[in-house]
Amino acid sequence: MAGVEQRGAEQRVGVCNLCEAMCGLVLTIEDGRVTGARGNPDDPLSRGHICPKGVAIGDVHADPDRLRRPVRRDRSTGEWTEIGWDEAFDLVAEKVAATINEHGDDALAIYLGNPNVHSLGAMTHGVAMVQSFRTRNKFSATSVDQLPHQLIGHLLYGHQLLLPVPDIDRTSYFLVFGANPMASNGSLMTVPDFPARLRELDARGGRMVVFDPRRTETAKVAAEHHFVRPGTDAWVLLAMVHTLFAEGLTTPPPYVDGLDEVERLLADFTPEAAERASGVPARVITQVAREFAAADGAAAYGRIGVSTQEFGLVCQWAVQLLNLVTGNLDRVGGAMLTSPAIDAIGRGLIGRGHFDRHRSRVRQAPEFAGELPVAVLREEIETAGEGQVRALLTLAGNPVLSTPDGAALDRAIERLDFYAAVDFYINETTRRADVILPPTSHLERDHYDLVFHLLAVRDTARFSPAVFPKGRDQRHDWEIFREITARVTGRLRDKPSLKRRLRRAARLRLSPTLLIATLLRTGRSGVTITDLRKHPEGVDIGPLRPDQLPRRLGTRDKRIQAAPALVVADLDRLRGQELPTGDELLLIGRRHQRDCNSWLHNTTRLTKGRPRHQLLMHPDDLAARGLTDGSVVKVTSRVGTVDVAVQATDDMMPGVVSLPHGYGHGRAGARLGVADQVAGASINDLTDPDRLDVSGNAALSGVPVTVA
Ligand SMILES: Nc1nc2c(c(=O)[nH]1)N[C@H]1C(S)=C(S)[C@@H](COP(=O)(O)OP(=O)(O)OC[C@H]3O[C@@H](n4cnc5c(=O)[nH]c(N)nc54)[C@H](O)[C@@H]3O)O[C@H]1N2
Ligand SMILES: Nc1nc2c(c(=O)[nH]1)N[C@H]1C(S)=C(S)[C@@H](COP(=O)(O)OP(=O)(O)OC[C@H]3O[C@@H](n4cnc5c(=O)[nH]c(N)nc54)[C@H](O)[C@@H]3O)O[C@H]1N2
Ligand code: SF4
Ligand SMILES: [Mo]
Repeated sequence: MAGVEQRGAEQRVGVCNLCEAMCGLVLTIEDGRVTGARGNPDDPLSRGHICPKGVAIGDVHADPDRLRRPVRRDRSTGEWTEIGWDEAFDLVAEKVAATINEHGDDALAIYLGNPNVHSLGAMTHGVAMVQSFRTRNKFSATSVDQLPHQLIGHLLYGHQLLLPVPDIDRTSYFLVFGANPMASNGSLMTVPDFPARLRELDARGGRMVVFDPRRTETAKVAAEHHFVRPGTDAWVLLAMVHTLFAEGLTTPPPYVDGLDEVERLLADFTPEAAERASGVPARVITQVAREFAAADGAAAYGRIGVSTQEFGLVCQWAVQLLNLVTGNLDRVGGAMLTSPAIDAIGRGLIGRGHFDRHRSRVRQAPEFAGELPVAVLREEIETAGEGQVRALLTLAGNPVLSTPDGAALDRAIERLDFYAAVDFYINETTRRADVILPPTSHLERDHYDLVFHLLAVRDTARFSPAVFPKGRDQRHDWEIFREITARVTGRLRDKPSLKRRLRRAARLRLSPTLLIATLLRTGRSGVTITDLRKHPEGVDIGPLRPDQLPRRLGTRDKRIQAAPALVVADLDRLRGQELPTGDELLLIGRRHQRDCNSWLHNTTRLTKGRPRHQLLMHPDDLAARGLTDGSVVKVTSRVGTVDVAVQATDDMMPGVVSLPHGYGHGRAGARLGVADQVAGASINDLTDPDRLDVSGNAALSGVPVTVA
């Protein structure tokens, strides 16, 4: 279908990589613009699915506000001027190298934002650039997102990305905690076309059961939905595992150790105790556990709502235990491993991960896989002493809107000696940069998904060549990363050894597309880049394959240790969990199908219609405070206050309020073209950097607030 002319307009097969669903698209191109986008029915994974963001993918490419060339900010006047690439690279290299030469490696901090995982060039060359810096102050969106998943993958299965995926196309019982795939299109479960897959689940007599403090879009189409008090899921999940043991419903595989210990540890996590903590009736917990064990293929899944909370690691442990002790791990219809054409895990492209090899300087927070929790970034900038952060590099990120107490982080960033960003927008964070280097847009670069094929509900492979040629005088992200690495290294006083420099140069020399071709050729899948070029709609490898364990475990003895010490130690903290009292409400987040984290709020197509950033609140909670629907209220937490309109809805569990993240565009200086009516308030002006899970993940959910 690629390149077929139709009445002057050209049809091109493309891909949307705005979210993890990675839908295949058919784009209509006229005069260098996208004038139409629809889902590609021939794509073996997305099967024609598209959401409103995919329809709007051309808007970013066409946006006059999108940066095409580097810009430099004058600190005294605040004015931006376009500069040449050579000047921009030299400026970054000089300042970064000077910072390291003068103050040491740790004086440079790096934040990698979410869109990096959606860019091939960022995964190949961006990661290599970051590794070339020896700073301990490496941060990413991981620690406001899926760190508990990666840590539990590392602890149980011996690899941070060996994460079982629900076999949604064949399961008969899909148990969901804290995820809203009807809005998010799935996460750590690449599941384009979720609505159709759910209808198929229903049609074969299966059930989806959802636990969420809000009656979400997903809850509304589930067979059952139960409210759960934010931050207390660990009790519910553990009580389910407790029930399985108590009622003799466990059928674990032979390669698991430590289940006796687990049974003993969970003796006091009874359904009754869970009811007291969570508000979920004990009989519901028992019933769900029994149905889960009885189902012919069941998969438990927990996402953002149970990761970004105070007991994220325990929650993710319990989710894995449910699958494991019922024999649903690595089984058709259960939670399964993928077999992608490029096995980034098996081939060692992504390391196993490690925990607590070093700690942050100020708060002593543990690293994971070489990264520190982003919640500590502000104090590392503000606290004087050796190792203080003085320069910052953000790559596709907006931590002022995306990380806890963003307002305080914003003030800290303003004080840095130097800040450079790789981004194509002046957003609420990059507005503080000294220089911004904008990469090509999504439609101007080749794409192969190194990450999300690893997490997809079906094994497929797809290479999507760039739809548009690279714009005049533009750079791909990987070219930017390669250039920065080379120019910084050349200016360092303590240069890495010649051997290391040569190895790095070799790694950065090849384009991402050539790397993909090589990885395919040398892999075992039999799929080549030529096949993929011939079939831009994608090549089907097949449904997920069972019985891959224990072979694929990354643990030394090829066994699973079910009771990792770190989790066991955290159970006592859970036993002492404080529950909200009196006037307090618990704040949670939400996602809307038309939102994309902190950006895309400047496209009219995605923002027209009624505002959707209000604080959602139960009518009884409004009445109890004498507030009326639609009024502007003050929401206050330990760290801040925001003013926002409130909307009454009995979709909220009483005692819980919800704000979406990624809003709060009212801050001066960002060049986003965001209309006032979508500006909204930032939930992360309320979230608290002191609330962390034991993994280091920020507890963004369940924040105590008052509303007046
Ligand atoms: N309270 C609360 N906070 C949250 C969350 C929550 O649920 N609640 N969710 C968290 C999660 S899961 C995540 S992943 C983070 C996301 O937050 P961030 O990591 O900050 O990422 P984004 O907001 O997606 O994107 C930031 C920037 O990337 C730029 N960008 C887009 N594509 C590209 C590209 O290809 N290359 C480059 N160089 N730049 C690009 C955009 O212009 C945008 O300015 O937010 C987290 N914050
Ligand atoms: N449209 C859209 N899609 C996206 C994104 C986006 O911004 N917009 N972001 C992408 C990214 S980066 C990610 S990581 C994924 C996330 O994918 P999901 O995890 O599916 O994201 P959410 O829609 O935030 O769903 C989290 C759910 O957890 C619930 N929740 C909050 N606190 C608790 C709690 O304590 N317990 C329980 N049980 N539930 C709780 C919330 O009510 C919410 O329904 O989405 C991706 N897809
Ligand atoms: S669900 Fe929407 S945003 Fe996500 S990949 Fe598909 S079209 Fe793009
Ligand atoms: Mo995320």
